[in-house]
Amino acid sequence: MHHGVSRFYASTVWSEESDRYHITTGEGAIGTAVYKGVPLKKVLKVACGGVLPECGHLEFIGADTYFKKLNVFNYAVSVPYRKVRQHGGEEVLLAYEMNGKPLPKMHGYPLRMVVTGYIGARSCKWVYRINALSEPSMGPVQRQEYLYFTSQVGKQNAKYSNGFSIQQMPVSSAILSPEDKQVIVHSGTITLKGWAYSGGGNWVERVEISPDGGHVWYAVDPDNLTEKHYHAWRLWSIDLPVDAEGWLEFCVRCWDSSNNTEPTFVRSAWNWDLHVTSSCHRIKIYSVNKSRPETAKRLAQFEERGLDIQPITLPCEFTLEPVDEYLAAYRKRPREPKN
Ligand SMILES: Nc1nc2c(c(=O)[nH]1)N[C@H]1C(S)=C(S)[C@@H](COP(=O)(O)O)O[C@H]1N2
Ligand SMILES: [Mo]
Repeated sequence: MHHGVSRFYASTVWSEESDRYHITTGEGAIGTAVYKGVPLKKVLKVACGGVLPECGHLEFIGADTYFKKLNVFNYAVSVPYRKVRQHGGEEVLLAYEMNGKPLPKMHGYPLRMVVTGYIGARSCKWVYRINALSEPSMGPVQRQEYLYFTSQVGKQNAKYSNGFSIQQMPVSSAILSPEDKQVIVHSGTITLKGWAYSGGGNWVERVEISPDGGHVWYAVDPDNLTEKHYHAWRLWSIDLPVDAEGWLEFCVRCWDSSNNTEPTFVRSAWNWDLHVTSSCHRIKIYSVNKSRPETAKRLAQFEERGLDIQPITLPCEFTLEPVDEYLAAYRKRPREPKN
């Protein structure tokens, strides 16, 4: 399920063994699964004898309780009827199986909606009632959340009516490894791995990695991208040439089948609601390039002494340069001009 991937939230990861959630932080929770179910379009037609002509939206009510500003509701969201009818009805399913097994409890057992290409919030879990409405659901998740504001909207002026409602997922991607702030000792290449996804029926065409915060971009070799499927992510890996040392900023962006891509910086599309902030995911890593002779020499000195270069924040325990070598270099290039 593709959540609106936000950059600042704690997120939850489901454990297969315990059918429970575990709290993590980082790039938001995202996964790809194979769902089996019945098109809602079919159920409306066969079981309900169709909907009235004024039906514009289908509202899904979950069996769980939802609190908002001291009010108590059931989880409620909606999708346009037009979406329900699209592509023979395959885009809005009443799903009862996930990856060939009954839905796990945490993923909506016994029945959930699966709305392809939309943010995860529309895929109502534990669905027990469906209402045909002329307007979108009045549920707070539909009307008061997942709103996209301009960067100038905040606590001082935000209203439910001055942000637009997010339905389709934007292009999104993330680096899974290395981890942020990792020290990497390498020989001129660093391997990165991650995922990329796009909503709205678009698929991932290309993934690019920047070793310098978003100026130069290297494309992932198409052979290093997993297979294309409709409504599914693609996993990628790349051996990135890295010459520079010290703190470097890597980021990833994806291009989808409609040529959409991601804003390079959070500030390019910062949004008060924090939902679906799809700007390029970036990490800082500390590069130690042992294909550089000076670095290779220093690493050998650490090894001879049975020491580690990490943590890099602690000073070096041995002298950086023998006095004779230092003096030879100093006298060749004295600090002050000679005359
Ligand atoms: N009934 C109900 N359905 C729900 C939610 C919820 O809180 N209650 N959360 C939604 C959100 S925000 C997301 S991202 C997806 C997560 O689906 P998953 O647990 O299968 O990943 O479920 C959606 N459906
Ligand atoms: Mo979500």
